[in-house]
Amino acid sequence: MYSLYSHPNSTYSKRVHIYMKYRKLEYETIHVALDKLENRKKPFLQINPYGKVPVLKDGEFLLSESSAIIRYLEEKHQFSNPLFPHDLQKRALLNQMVNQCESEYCFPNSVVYFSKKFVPEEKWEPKRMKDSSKRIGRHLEIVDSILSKDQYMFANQFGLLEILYAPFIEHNQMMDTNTPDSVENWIKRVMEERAVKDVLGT
Ligand SMILES: N[C@@H](CCC(=O)N[C@@H](CS)C(=O)NCC(=O)O)C(=O)O
Repeated sequence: MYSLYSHPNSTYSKRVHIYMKYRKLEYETIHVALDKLENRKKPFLQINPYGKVPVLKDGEFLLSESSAIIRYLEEKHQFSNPLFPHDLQKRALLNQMVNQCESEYCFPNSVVYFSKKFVPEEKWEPKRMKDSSKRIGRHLEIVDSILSKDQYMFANQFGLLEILYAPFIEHNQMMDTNTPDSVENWIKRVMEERAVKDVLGT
């Protein structure tokens, strides 16, 4: 059975939980107390020297980075409906969109969400937060061109991108940015997916 080192508030860990539910893979969760800085102590640093969750344990094999974990499990299990297309250029375009999801949406989303949720207002970095909101706004305008035609981000079906975005778009209303209707509707659709509901409680 797989083990997943995780914390209940960790957006990146939630991606892997959603994926595991989506694929109905059995696993146990190993709680890492980020709030008690357990992730910065030696035992966990031997598991991931970067001190971050999620980490997947498959036998003796350890793997961190949420999207690398999902990719590993996809390649290992060879499902009949793979999340990564066989066609080289389609797969390349999906990988491009994964990188844009990380840098243009999820990272700036984390900056705003983390500040608003865990940092007292007097310690906020307003310029950094404003720049992050702007970056998110530009990204949402770009993805509007996909979502005003299609229901989902890639190949018009729920897939890898929705799994990666889900724990972040859950907080999109906190981003102080204009969200096109097509994106609002996509967020609602994603939040209704069984695996997403199970993990996020939406
Ligand atoms: N790029 C990593 C990011 C992982 C990450 O930032 N995890 C956060 C929790 S959501 C963490 O463990 N933070 C603890 C720390 O940085 O001290 C991934 O995709 O898994």
